[in-house]
Amino acid sequence: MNELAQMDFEGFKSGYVALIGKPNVGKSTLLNAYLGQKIAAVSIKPQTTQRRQLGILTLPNAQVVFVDSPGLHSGDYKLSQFINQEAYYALMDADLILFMVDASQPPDAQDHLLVAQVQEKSGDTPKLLVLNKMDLVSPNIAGERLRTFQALMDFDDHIQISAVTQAGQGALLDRILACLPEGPQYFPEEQVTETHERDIAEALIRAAAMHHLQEELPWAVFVRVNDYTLREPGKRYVHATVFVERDSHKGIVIGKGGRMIKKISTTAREEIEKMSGESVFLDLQVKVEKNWRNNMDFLRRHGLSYD
Ligand SMILES: Nc1nc2c(ncn2[C@@H]2O[C@H](COP(=O)(O)OP(=O)(O)OP(=O)(O)O)[C@@H](O)[C@H]2O)c(=O)[nH]1
Ligand SMILES: [Mg+2]
Repeated sequence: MNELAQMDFEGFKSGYVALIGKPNVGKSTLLNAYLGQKIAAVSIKPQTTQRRQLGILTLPNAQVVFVDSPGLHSGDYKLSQFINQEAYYALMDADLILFMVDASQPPDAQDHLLVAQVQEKSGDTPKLLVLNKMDLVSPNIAGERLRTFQALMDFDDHIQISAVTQAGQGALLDRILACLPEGPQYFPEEQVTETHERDIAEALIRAAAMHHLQEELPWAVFVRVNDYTLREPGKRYVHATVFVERDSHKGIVIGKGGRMIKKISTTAREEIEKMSGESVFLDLQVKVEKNWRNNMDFLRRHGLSYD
């Protein structure tokens, strides 16, 4: 027995709950919904989340530490290795795994691949099947959908929710609490995440660019915040570089007469203002970094590699 197991927590429960699933199933949306604030970037396009992020929910008798992870996917880029590694770490540290799927689509090859990876890495950690986006599923196919997803793996339980309408969220929290072991309060109760505000801003700018850009471009964008300074109370100055992979991309991101970068900037500024509660002056600069997704030097420099 380890030291923690011998201690008496007087019924207080705590643990790490990994949000695992394909890109775009709604993991970050669910995290934000539980915390009642937007700490994780969300977008309509897959592969929005690039790094693990904690979302800490402290209740009177429990602390649930959600671990949002990038959607596991197959990709040829060196960047994909890092992204998948982030999801694996989330899996391996977990006390409970929420295997999240988009119930509005039947399982596909990517789901099968993901199941194999989860089975390989997660050992006997309890796994809950979370069917999200139930608001998009007509009642006459809901049962069939549930059966096909259940058949993917030996889950301990399942639940149907909508992270957008928040239906089923209370019931899911009850299941989570039932699965967690007794343990200490790991974080102070006012702390909702470990991620710095400046890094959240970075993810929000990237999500804004992903939102507005078309075709392959959303995934060729990387954002770095260079300056995140409070110039006077309630007024923040943010300077960020938007990296793209080719000269031709730079023109598209800036747009005719600067229209595209203006759109991205407006969306991003509004999101950062909501997150920080400050008024924000956002300065974006676009820079070409040739094939950065395969450039190990670039990836290392920006913390996107474990090598
Ligand atoms: N209709 C509906 N849309 C949802 C629901 N949950 C999430 N979405 C939408 O699905 C899209 C993807 O959501 P994200 O939360 O970014 O998905 P993710 O799983 O974090 O994606 P990655 O970070 O790319 O792995 C967004 O447009 C969300 O608004 C839901 O319950 N119903
Ligand atoms: Mg995400």
